[in-house]
Amino acid sequence: MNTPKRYTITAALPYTNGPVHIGHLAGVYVPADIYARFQRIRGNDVAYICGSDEHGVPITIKAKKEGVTPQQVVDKYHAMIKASFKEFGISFDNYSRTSAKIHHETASEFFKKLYNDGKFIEETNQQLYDAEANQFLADRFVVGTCPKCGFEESYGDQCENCGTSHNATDLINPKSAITGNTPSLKETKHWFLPLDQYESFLKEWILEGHKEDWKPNVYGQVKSWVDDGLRPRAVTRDLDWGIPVPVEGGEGKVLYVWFDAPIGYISSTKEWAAEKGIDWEPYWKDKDTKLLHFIGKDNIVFHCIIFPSMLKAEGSYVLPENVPANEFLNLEGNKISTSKNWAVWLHEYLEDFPDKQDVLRYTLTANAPESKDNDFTWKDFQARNNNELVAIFGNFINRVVVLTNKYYEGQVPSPATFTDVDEDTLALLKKYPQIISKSIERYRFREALVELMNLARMGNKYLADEEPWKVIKSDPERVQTILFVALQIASGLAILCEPFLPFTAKKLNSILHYSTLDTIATWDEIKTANSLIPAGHQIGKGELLFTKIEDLEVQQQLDKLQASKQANEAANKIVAPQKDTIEFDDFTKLDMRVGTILEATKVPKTKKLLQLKVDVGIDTRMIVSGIAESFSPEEIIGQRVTVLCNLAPRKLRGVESQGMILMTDTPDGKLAFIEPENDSVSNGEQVS
Ligand code: B3M
Ligand code: ZN
Repeated sequence: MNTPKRYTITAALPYTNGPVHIGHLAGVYVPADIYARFQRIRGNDVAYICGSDEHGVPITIKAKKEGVTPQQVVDKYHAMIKASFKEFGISFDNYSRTSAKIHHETASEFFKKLYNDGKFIEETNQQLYDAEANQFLADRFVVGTCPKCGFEESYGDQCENCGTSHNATDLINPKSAITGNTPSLKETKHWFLPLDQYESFLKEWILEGHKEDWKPNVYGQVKSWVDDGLRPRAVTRDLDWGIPVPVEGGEGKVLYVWFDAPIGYISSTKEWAAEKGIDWEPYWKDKDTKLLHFIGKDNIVFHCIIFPSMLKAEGSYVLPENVPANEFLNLEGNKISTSKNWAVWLHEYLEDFPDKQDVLRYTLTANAPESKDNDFTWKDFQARNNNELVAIFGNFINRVVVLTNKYYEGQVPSPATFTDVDEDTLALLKKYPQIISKSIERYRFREALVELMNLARMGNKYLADEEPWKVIKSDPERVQTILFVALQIASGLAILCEPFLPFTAKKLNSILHYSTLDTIATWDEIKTANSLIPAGHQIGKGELLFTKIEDLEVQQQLDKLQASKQANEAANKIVAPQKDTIEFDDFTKLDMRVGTILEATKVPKTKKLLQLKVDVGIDTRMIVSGIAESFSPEEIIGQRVTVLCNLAPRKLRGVESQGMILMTDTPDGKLAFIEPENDSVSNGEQVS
């Protein structure tokens, strides 16, 4: 075993303005968790750090929308998010929150240190201001056209389309997100971090120093920003929700959320260390510590340029060794959106699949948006579960456990003579820790997972080729060897799957009765151990590791998404503005009556038109109506309707229409009749 290394692994602090969804898990928390678990298993000293990001405009906006205080918003979502992470086995060593006292203190101290060391520029200049809301507009309080890519809904501090970070005054056509007004300019004082002064440091450290080992998407983004030239960035804001600016002249101002949030990693580490009674500083200041930031691609600028410049300015911290940022995960072909409710929320997933945390972890890792945006589909989720976890991994384990119980009452048999195939199989098993490690060390979690499954495939194939269920009749001694070998593979899987599938690992350990073993091989010892599970060891009874997901369950999820899409469209539907005013006399000219459809047929060679015979009380007349895409002729016989009777007759496709049926739209794009609520209203009754 090598000497243990110290790892400080951070995962982006989620904004507490909503629950967490699969995009969060796939992009940040699962890969970081795999990495953290992997380093722990290998005996390294790991601090896996996270917490809730509770400041910033999104939270204020959410509070305004819901008519509650920002504190109520963060309390609600902090609890929810923390619970979701725990339920999915995200093994943070500490999950803190930026409203915690320790964080306010740490961030204030950090700011003061830079202030006292003269690292900020203090500048009074014009900022966007919404007079009606009595509010300076920064960050998400202002929306406008991105000066770089032309996207029309860029925020004040960052464009979600091209990822550029800018100052609010750079936006073209800015509009207040609070009132919709065009903002005016108003003078205010702020403190700026002169990023331009850190250009050469960033060039040397990242562009020259990390060309080879940082992901191309991360390196490329950094390069383009540095090449474009960096400018001073305001690190304070005129807001009332956040950490008060702790220096003279800072009254009524708070730290910019992106100044305080990354410091949250430090305060969360401090909180953890204090609880454990250890020193936090080595985790951030010892040059041998490996600091890693797991984030999504929209956070690259903050973790690769702004935060490192802050750390550099402070002077006593280490810099990240790597920032393995992921791209985005889409859902069923569309961008995941909290506001549009186009998401799979973790807490809702668990309601529907209460024991399938690992299936989601597996699917999200297998489809991780590591080098490009990727798509999550429920069909793929089902296929990954049924064809891979159930059919390969689960099936192999089940066969081994059932046969061991059947032939040997659950005792690992003693092997007789190893054939070449056995030797090769055991030799290959020994190679897997190294193969999987290599991929994880390079942040290639998809590749690592494929290798893990290859080991399960190898086990399956070994059993299928050796056919112990047949050989048992002719050569029972041979079966002892086969099952011994197969049990070694099962044990290897139990150890190697833990970073990816922690719930499965636990189940598998209990099936194999791992806790009663004298020594359990570590990840690295698989390479050299004579056996991972010795002859004579008693294992438990079978228990299915994975169960099939039926079409119906997938369909329910698809229906749920569809319903949420429709509800969202309906909620956001722009209601047509009111038409010009008319006089009462104009209205009384309309002869509208209740009627009943007596007959309906399609107008030949048209898609939309139905020809209807309608009893309108005064007579029975023919009306042509464009409703064929919403109704079949049969289903509307007897339908009560409202008819505009004195509309001048006109010919539609050769058929004369004597009136018009009044209709309205439904959210799913269909038409609906306007009918009297009371059945006893007779035909011919006027609408007034
Ligand atoms: N809360 C942004 C986000 O959720 C932000 C990350 C902070 S990490 C210090 O995308
Ligand atoms: Zn842009």
